Amino acid sequence: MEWFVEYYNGSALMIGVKKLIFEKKSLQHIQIFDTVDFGRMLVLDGKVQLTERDEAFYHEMLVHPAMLTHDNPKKVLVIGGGDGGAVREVLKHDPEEVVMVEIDRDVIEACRKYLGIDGGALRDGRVSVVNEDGVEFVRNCGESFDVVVVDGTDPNPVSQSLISSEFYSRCGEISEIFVTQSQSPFAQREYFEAILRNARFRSRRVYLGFVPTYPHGLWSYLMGSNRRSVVPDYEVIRRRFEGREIKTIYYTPEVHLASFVLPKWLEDMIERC
Ligand code: AG3
Repeated sequence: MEWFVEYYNGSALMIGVKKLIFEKKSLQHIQIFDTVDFGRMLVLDGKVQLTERDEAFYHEMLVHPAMLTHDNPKKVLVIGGGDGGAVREVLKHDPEEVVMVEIDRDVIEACRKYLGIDGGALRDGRVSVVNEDGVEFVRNCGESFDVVVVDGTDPNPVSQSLISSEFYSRCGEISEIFVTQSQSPFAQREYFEAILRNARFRSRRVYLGFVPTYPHGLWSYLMGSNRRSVVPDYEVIRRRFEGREIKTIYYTPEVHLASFVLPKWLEDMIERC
């Protein structure tokens, strides 16, 4: 078998691949593989971004907790997420307007052609796709959003500024509820701590999810707001989830609550930041 290997610091993830379906080196090195056990897989600069088999675990946990923390999210901004998975989940809440700001046009194009996990979401009439740097977009944007979702890559020269304090504080100004993926606190401690230091909100919480094809499977998200509490109230969340008739394969209101309960080592790490 051929193996795709993503190297971490002193460990690695191996995924059996059948075929490289697409490859392009432009802003980022884009690869799409057909794998043995995970369906198609998107890799950017050597890092697994998603596989068909577990992408919903990630996209549901990125989107639904924040969308359900808002009583009526009508206007949503997604930064990154050129594959369309996050927008697909946002649309389950029946918003009026979704803006997706993706810096890399080639990612959108490749995913549309070879993945199709957006389920048509990026062609939905309520969705507009802007090809721009997310940091520039929020810096210059004169409007606000009910929910802002950041679906970025690991910090690298292209996405580094998406974890800066300037970016987060601007997001805090233009959003009611903010959420970002915040890397693996176990396998990528430096990235996680940098995000935590920079993302200051009046109310904020880290929560966890399981994404088998991300570094060591343990993934984190950070939700914040300067206007509301982001601490989940189970009854409220459940009522909204049922009222909106959302269908999921990973997320439930129970999982939502449970994902906010953190192991002691992680609580300690957050405390120290
Ligand atoms: N964005 C977060 C993926 C980070 C994975 N990191 C890694 N493999 N080292 C996912 C984008 C999918 N919409």
